[in-house]
Amino acid sequence: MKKVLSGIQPSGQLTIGNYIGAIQNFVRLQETHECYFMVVDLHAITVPQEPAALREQSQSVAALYLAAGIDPQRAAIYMQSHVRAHAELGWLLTTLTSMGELERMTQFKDKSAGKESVGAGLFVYPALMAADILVYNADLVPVGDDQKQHLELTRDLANRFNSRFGDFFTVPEPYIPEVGARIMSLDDASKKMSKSNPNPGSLIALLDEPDVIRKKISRATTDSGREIRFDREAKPEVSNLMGIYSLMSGLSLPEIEARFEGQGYGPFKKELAERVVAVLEPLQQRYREIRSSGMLEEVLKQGAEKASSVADRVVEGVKERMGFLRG
Ligand code: AQP
Repeated sequence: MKKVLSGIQPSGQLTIGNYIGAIQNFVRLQETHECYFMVVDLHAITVPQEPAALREQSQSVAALYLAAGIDPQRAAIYMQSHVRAHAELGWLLTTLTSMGELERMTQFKDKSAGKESVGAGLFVYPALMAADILVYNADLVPVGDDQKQHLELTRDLANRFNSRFGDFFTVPEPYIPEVGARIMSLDDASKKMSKSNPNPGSLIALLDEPDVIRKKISRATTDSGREIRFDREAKPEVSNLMGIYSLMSGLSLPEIEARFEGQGYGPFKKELAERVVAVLEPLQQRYREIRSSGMLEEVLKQGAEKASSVADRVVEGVKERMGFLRG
């Protein structure tokens, strides 16, 4: 069975973008692959996190994995920081990474732009991401467009290690999901919907109350026209909302256009809100049950044990090849 590795940062409340672009694919992949799904807390601290919020968001992401249908009997669900091999291999790989490679990373450029002080962790983070993947010798990594460059670096590092120290790492392939549309911000369709966006009106959180969802959708930016038509160039905001409608309802874009022909944005937004609520309400119900059941701790413990048993052996192999003494 091929191995798949992925994770989400507990850097805010998860959005419907994270759900559609990541979690729904995780649920599908567990049927056919050996899966490792982490909550990447070590990545989240590359930008400042308030400790109490980090603790709460970490539990929230793990509980949402379960609520969305990831089965801990099939896939390992765990905190990245509970598997020490990630940080250890991260350091070892950092020493094989050049400054020039890291300087070329567009995500670093984006995330550091305009900031007075940028943590070194944000800069070296792609080496830790490479470690996350290589520490399981993962075959496939589900990645969005924005992560492709980091995966390319991971492949380079695997090849570099293999040619310097002998064949060892699997060189991972990107997994481009069949469904995985990019959901854009509700207030600015040129930016992706992001959980760390400080404007709550820009995103729909998976745990937003139904009335909050209705309000946010009714206030979502549109254009001055009234036609429900999919055209990313000419009508980016309406096209984004149509994409969400389609993914939440299973209706195709032409079906949505036909359904709302001549109706204007009001009725469309109202129905969209109800579609989103209908998908999120049962998820939220399961989430609340999971949080109050106290099962999370045990799931995370078992997940970390399963992951560590694979990852520790890989790190031992790496250290041996690099010339470290056995401890
Ligand atoms: N808007 C989106 N549309 C589709 N997929 C998305 N993902 C994120 N936003 C969208 C996917 O969700 C996963 C989460 O990855 P992450 O938490 O490591 O960080 P991210 O991609 O940077 O996500 P956010 O929500 O934008 O977080 P912040 O604001 O903290 O940077 C990935 O699989 C991503 O493709």
